[in-house]
Amino acid sequence: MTKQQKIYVTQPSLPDLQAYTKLLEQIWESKRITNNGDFHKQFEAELCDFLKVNHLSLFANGTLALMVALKALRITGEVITTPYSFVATTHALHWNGIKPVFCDINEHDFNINPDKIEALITPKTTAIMPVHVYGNPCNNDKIQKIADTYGLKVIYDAAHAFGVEKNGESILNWGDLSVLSFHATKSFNTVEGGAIVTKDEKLKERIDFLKNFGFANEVTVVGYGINGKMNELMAAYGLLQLKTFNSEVTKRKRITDLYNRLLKDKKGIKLNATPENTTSNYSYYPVLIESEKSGKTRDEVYEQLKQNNIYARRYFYPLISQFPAYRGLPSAGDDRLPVATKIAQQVLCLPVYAELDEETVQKIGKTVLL
Ligand code: T4K
Repeated sequence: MTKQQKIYVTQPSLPDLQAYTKLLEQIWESKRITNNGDFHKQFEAELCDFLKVNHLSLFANGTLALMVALKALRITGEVITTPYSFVATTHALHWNGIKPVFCDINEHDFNINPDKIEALITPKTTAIMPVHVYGNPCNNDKIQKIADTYGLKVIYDAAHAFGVEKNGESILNWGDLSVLSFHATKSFNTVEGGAIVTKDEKLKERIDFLKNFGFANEVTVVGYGINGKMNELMAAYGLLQLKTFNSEVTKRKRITDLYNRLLKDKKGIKLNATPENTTSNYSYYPVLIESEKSGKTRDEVYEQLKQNNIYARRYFYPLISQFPAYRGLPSAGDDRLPVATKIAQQVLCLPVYAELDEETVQKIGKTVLL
């Protein structure tokens, strides 16, 4: 790494250009560039096999997929969700006219705390929308039990959880629906892109109508649809990405292991422990800076890295509940979300991507510890 080179929190891996050019030539030849073409169909089928899920609908991005997931299940009223996520999680509720109700999170995995959900349920509650933050699986057993008791739907924002398995099974099969993001910053990317995973064939059909303006056929519109379709160029790109995903994960694991070795047991630095019996896609490397022990605040470490051309990110600070659009909600007060408020002040996501070399990781580790 040269002294001037900027290191960002992530960098996308792209498919082999020659291989992609060949697929593009086929697209140019066929003139089929969007609306459920051959590459789209093939990509959906291959993703289902790869992810061990029954049905999957591709989308232009994860945010549209979240919006359609809520619409497909006819969610209304209030939805219990986490403030510790990317703002798209809550925006998807707002775009459906749903009131978000924020629930605090766990210290150990940054996910919604299931023990605090029940107290937030009102007659208007129709669903729970948890997020598998950094790919750490939520406590589905507890969440599903509450949902079953109160007759609520569960929509998982699984934007970070591509390929994640627990006890050998895909966590994408949990709940009523799971939503993926294939954004450039994710470990599996199609430039922009996303998907909804479902076990129910009829529900997939409805989702497919809704992402195509609601059209069930040429003359029938069955609901308030939107244009959420993924195009053929991205589907072809995604097919190539699938071939290299396992090696992408291996490379990211190597970097994660190296960080763990460098930062383990350092005063005031808390690492994200990999949950038991769970696989990871190593999309993020979050650390918590505990200023009372380390003698430095998270923001001081963030600035110190920046001065060395290392652009770590504070995912997820501020909390969604702290943004002006949401901070007026009764559930949004920091006093009601003490764990999320604390973690958002401490978290720093360090750079992790396949092409990050060992020397740079060493430098980042040393700079964190300065
Ligand atoms: N739910 C959750 C839990 C999510 O995390 C997200 C998205 C969504 C839903 C919504 O899914 P999508 O609609 O996005 O599919 C990024 C991403 O834009 C966003 O997808 C992601 N979560 C979020 C956590 O992070 P930014 O604003 O931080 O990205 P940006 O552009 O600052 O990129 C970060 C760094 O990555 C850059 O400094 C450089 C590098 N980079 C980025 C891009 C886009 C590259 O090297 N090449 C690139 O093309 O939001």
